[in-house]
Amino acid sequence: MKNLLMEVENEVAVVTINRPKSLNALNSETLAEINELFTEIEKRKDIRVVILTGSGEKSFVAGADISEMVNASSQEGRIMGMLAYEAFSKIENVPQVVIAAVNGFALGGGCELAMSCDIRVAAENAKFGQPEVGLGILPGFGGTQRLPRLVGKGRAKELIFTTDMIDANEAYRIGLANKVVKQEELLDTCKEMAAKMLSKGSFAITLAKQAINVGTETDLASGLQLEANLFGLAFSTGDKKEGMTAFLEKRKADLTDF
Ligand code: DAK
Repeated sequence: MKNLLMEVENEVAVVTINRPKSLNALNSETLAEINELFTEIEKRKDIRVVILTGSGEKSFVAGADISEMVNASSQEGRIMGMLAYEAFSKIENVPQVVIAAVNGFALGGGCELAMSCDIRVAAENAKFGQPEVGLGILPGFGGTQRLPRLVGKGRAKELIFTTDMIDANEAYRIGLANKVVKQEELLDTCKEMAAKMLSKGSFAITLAKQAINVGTETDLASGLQLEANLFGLAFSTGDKKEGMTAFLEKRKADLTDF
């Protein structure tokens, strides 16, 4: 792939958006590649956690590629929007956990990309923002939907209407970032988090991810019903047998289902 790198080690894939000259801005080609790569990842049993980051030390993703959008027609804009919708939904719904390692600017489409991941770990130099209304457009890669769900309507409206950029600590304070760490510790922190997850039941984590993603978009009764059904499904697994038996035998569980 031209704009993405992937390294897989110990069941953890590090995917890097690699367009450093434009601070990893997302053009149509990169969006299509993200969709393609995550379509492959969702089928791979040797990948249980994905860490998504940007190349260099300055930027995660500085937004959609403005040089591509500047002369785009409404029809081309819609196609780009659909590409991002598909790619970001794919990231949100793969069975693996996806951690965004936010290593600098996460602006516009970059902030929206980070929000489609399950967890965001921010380096101290990270900056989050939705500058779109300053460009005469609105956030269109999920920002008007995912940001209020993460930080609440009032804060999302303030960020989107003012285009204010916030630093990593403020992102942490409002719940946009899960953690803030030194830049040089960013990938290791994400890998440590991944290692904790790898020692747990991966299929159980996938079911929990689905219950949270679907359940938070529906009414409580339907969400609880879904949870009960997925809970029942977990009882059919070898991991449930092994996890509970290991507890009773006072030994470490060896959980392998995925
Ligand atoms: N697109 C293209 N190139 C970009 C870019 C971007 N978003 N951001 C940075 N670059 C390029 C710069 O043009 C520059 O290129 P050269 O001049 O060297 O050729 C290079 O990256 C380095 O950037 P700077 O020289 O500007 O670096 P600074 O440190 O001075 O500033 C900055 C860093 C991140 C503050 C600044 O570059 C900046 O403000 N960038 C733009 C940030 C931004 O506005 N991002 C939001 C883009 S809008 C859609 C739905 C949604 C969207 C699009 C379509 N549809 C439904 C169709 C989403 C839109 C967005 O994300």
